[in-house]
Amino acid sequence: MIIDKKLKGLVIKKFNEFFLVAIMQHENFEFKKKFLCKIRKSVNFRNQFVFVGDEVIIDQIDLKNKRAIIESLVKRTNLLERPSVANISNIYVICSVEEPKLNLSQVNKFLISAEQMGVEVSLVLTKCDLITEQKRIFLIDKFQKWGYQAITLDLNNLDNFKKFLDLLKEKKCSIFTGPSGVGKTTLLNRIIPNLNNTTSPVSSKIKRGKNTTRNVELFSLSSKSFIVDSPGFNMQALEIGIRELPNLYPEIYQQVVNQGVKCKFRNCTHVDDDGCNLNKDFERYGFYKEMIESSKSHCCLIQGD
Ligand SMILES: Nc1nc2c(ncn2[C@@H]2O[C@H](COP(=O)(O)OP(=O)(O)O)[C@@H](O)[C@H]2O)c(=O)[nH]1
Ligand SMILES: [Mg+2]
Ligand SMILES: [Zn+2]
Repeated sequence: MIIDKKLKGLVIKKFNEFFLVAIMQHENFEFKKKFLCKIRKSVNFRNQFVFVGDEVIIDQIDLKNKRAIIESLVKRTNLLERPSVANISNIYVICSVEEPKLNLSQVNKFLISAEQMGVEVSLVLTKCDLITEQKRIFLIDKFQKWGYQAITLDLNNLDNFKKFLDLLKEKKCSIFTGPSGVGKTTLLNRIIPNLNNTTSPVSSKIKRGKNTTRNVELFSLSSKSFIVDSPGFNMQALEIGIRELPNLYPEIYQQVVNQGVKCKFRNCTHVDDDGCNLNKDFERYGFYKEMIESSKSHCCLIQGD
């Protein structure tokens, strides 16, 4: 019953020393073919960890009992911490427009730490039922200037939700992140049937402790797409090097990359540098400057959940 063939698979779940691996063929995932695997005890695997989202090569495939051995790990493109997930392709920063109120400085921090992962970053504004159409358009326009095409959602608008879902189905591996109480779990419960994570009104958030760590799992949205079934909690400390910061602001890197803006010095921080040619007339410049200043001295922590 053990086939004489090695296959590439994707780790979709991890529990203790076991991994649930779905077979990948031609970059598509055959989620129906899942194998319970353990890691081969070998020198190659010494000190190596395998995470959900990792691509692996499996061997000793037992079709009848759906068991196999993970033989090796394919090089990963990135690794997110808390929850630990490898090979994320898209981060969705979720923020509500009200309850809790939109906090621009917080939105900025979430966007920047998401950008730091080097993946495609998108902004989703929830609870748009709580604002006027005029305000919604105003916010879309604001974030357009920040370099983001904001996706606006509200619980009552099914059309917008369906459009968002179609978008997610185009992306390889998405994860949500954002502050507490914005509706991340509500959204995940809608996207993933039977997930039934608990949601709670904003007021009870403070009393409630932090989510106890639960094992993350990948949920398949289409044959080439999946989503992490719980939000990224802490997008780690914003410990960003001064050199890296300009690359995390679309308003800056678009000037440099697309418009060919050149400053006198290649490592210009675009603050008070001699011969700086950057157009600083954009809303987030103040946040940028603050981040440059603080990364010179210390790093700041941001809280998600
Ligand atoms: N008015 C309104 N409330 C929402 C919407 N989406 C979620 N909520 C509520 O916001 C609260 C927090 O939602 P939850 O999903 O637990 O947020 P999380 O902390 O980001 O996971 C819940 O009481 C939800 O019912 C929405 O589109 N409109
Ligand atoms: Mg939640
Ligand atoms: Zn400059």
